[in-house]
Amino acid sequence: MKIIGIQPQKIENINIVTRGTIGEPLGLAKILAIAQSKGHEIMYIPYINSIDDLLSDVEAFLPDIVLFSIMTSQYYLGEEIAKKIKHIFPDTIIIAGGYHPSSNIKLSGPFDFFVKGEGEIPFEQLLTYFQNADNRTQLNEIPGISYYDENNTYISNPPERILDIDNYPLPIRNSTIFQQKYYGLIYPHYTDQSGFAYIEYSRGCVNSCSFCCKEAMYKGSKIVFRDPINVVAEIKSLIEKNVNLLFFTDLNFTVNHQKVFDLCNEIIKNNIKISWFCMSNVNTADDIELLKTMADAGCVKMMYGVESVSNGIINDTKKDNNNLHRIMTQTASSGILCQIFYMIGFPWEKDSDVYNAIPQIIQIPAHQIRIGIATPLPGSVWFNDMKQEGLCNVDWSLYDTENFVWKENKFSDINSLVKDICRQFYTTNLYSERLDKFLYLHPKYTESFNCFFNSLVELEILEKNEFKINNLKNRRTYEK
Ligand code: B12
Ligand code: SF4
Repeated sequence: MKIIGIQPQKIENINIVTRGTIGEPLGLAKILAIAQSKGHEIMYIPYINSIDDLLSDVEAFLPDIVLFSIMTSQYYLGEEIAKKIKHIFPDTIIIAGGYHPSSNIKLSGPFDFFVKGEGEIPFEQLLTYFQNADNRTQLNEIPGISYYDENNTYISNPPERILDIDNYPLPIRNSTIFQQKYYGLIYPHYTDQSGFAYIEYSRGCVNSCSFCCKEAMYKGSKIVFRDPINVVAEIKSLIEKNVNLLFFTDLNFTVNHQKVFDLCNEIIKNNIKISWFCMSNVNTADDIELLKTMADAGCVKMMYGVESVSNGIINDTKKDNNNLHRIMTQTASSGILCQIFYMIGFPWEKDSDVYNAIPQIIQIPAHQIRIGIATPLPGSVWFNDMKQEGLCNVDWSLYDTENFVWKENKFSDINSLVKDICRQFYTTNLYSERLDKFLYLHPKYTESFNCFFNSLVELEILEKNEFKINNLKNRRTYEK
């Protein structure tokens, strides 16, 4: 069969305040690899330049099946393209997977199937089903799929967790997507990146924060890890493709310390020289030996979900930020950059609440702050609550954490507020001193900060490159 995989993301300007890159759709790349390994002809469209060009490519390819990988904010674009494809090829089967179809959104429009949760098992079984299309009863045995049966009854089978991620082929890798850069604060900085790729070590998370939609994808608290030997083999193959920066997609990289040691030791044993970064929850990273081993294995940055400094919000979102300052300081002293994710614009907040929190925010010992607008993502407990209370808009294009989804907007100008917090964060003496010390101990990051601060000037967050002015000129010495 001929199978096309599309991620409906447009290449737009990257705003480093909210996200550092466009992205490699690793999930779709893994699903397509399964199709390819079974001898199907595939076409991979990881991002969209123009819908017309995309439709010409689709028409020339004559697909039997078109796959979409969709986050909530990408739903409308995906639906628009799928409608056009269905119009040209009414018999083509259109399947959507990813986070949006996995939340409890009902299948509709041009899509024939939604795949909920991890896609490997249902996709493999769907392929088998389409190849033996005489036996329709099989569909109700395929985990995680939603569809309408011959009687137009809506069927939605519960998803199944995958226990052996390594059992599937490595993702399709696209050389154009490797050429994209990560524009946030990172080492190597964007001008020195020869290739940037995503990779996964684990799936799932033990926590269940009420604002998080991971439950829709990875039901329960089980975490499934890959074998470090396979991860290292994949890293080696990416290095051969000129990749020198990796992002681990794991939801909470440091949740199991032994597993982190196992992977890092495997990387070190194989003498692999590559930079990588990951996401973590501060309370799972409280181990200086672990952080040092991660740094030795190439970890250059950790991104911690802090979300808010307001205790009311933390309690409501089930986050625990005790020890934040100590663990972030340990991370930096291990030679790892620290970024925090922060959210403003909760429906119970207004300008003054956020302004009142600024003195606390600017004390957090991070190197980079990413501020998103609080968004209840479908699949989270929070979304269900907010929807029930009639507080949020369901225009999915707004669900990108750069827009307000609330029906009532209590903020005068939230984008200016975001810029204002960032400006204050990067211009305190505290920040400058912290940076000075960090760079004295870890000078390899100097150009990373310089590039990053240039981007902050371009985004009009800073008037001038304060880093160049303060940190490069007035160096002090510190105890190593
Ligand atoms: C890497 C990443 C990004 C990358 C790019 C991702 C990309 N292009 O796909 C970047 C940094 C650009 C990014 C941006 C955003 N992201 Co993001 N991101 C992730 C992250 C960390 C990893 C995704 C990943 O690769 N996972 C590993 C792969 C193997 O899993 P997967 O993608 O889920 O794929 C599996 C299944 O979903 C399914 N599947 C996926 N596609 C398909 C297709 C078919 C046909 C089938 C059958 C199955 C299938 O099978 C796959 C294998 O099991 C996730 C969190 C997480 N760890 O899951 C958040 C996450 C997906 N992002 C999220 C959000 C909100 C965003 C942003 C909107 C906000 C922001 N400012 O970051 C933007 C929007 C970008 C845009 N273009 O519109 C949310 C999505 C929630 C939602 N309901 O949409 C997540 C879940 C984070 C969270 N917990 O809130 N993101
Ligand atoms: S927010 Fe992070 S720690 Fe909380 S459930 Fe989601 S992935 Fe886990």
